[in-house]
Amino acid sequence: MTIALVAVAARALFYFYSSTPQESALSSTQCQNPSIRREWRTLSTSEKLDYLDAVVCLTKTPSVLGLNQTLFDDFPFIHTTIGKEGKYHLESHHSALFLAWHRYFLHIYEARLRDVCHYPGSLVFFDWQLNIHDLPSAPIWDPVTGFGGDGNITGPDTVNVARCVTDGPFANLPVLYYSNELKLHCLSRGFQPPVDMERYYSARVSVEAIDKLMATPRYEEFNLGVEDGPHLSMPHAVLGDFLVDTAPNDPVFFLHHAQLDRLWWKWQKSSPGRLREYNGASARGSKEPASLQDQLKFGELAANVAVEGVMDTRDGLLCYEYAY
Ligand SMILES: [Cu+2]
Repeated sequence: MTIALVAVAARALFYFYSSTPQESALSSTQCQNPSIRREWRTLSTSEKLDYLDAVVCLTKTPSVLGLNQTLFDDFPFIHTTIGKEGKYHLESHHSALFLAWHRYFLHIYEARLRDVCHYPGSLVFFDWQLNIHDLPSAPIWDPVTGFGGDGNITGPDTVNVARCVTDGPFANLPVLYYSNELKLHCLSRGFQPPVDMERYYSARVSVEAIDKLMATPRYEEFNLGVEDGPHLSMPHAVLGDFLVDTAPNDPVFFLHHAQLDRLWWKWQKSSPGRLREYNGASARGSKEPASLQDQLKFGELAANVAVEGVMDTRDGLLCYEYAY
């Protein structure tokens, strides 16, 4: 009798614990159908328009930070305040955190597109290697099925030798921040002339440069190599808002960073053990070694998460893959 009772109680306990929310959230069986992030040009016209409409919707949705701005503005604001010496002090760049922090930042953005703006798809990436020598003719700049192109060549300079974008769904979009300043201006781009495109963009995304990066054996060097290499390519080619710490003002930022995240995803898959490999400095200028328990901080945009939760795109807090 007693034994039977103990057995029943043990079984009840087993069912209780095996269905606690923490446990199920960490279980890989929760990600049976990962969403697939595709390259921009493989989307159909209506899929492209869905994405663009959802981003436009962010520009019309109030801030979740309690600030007098839009949800669209919240992203450059958090990126620059976390990324620089501000309220949250140097969290997102120049340390082991770089790839991990941006991975979750993209996830928050994708979640907002879906939850707030009813976007039915996944985040999208721009594969620079399909336009190594002709970035200005890439389909992402299309005035109808893209994000608009270069700043108006005949218009006045706005920020950083760039001019207002005057075509596409973000034409003359008012953006609030520029680097560390509150500075209302129009979304601006200033494509480099071809000779400088080669130097600042093509060299950083060339087949040789990316192959070399992908062959880097340790996370620490890979992460810093991504940050100092291809990460700088588009900002230095497009200029304007993309060049400074408020780069998420340019919606193309998220396609660029998805491509950087994709490189990490590919690197992780290329050798066993890399899914848990995380090393380097725990934060910018810190002597502490990085740990999977380090926290990723997003201010009031989202709750902090441990690095561990973003290591595997098919486990923990995430459930996606890249199409290739
Ligand atoms: Cu960044």
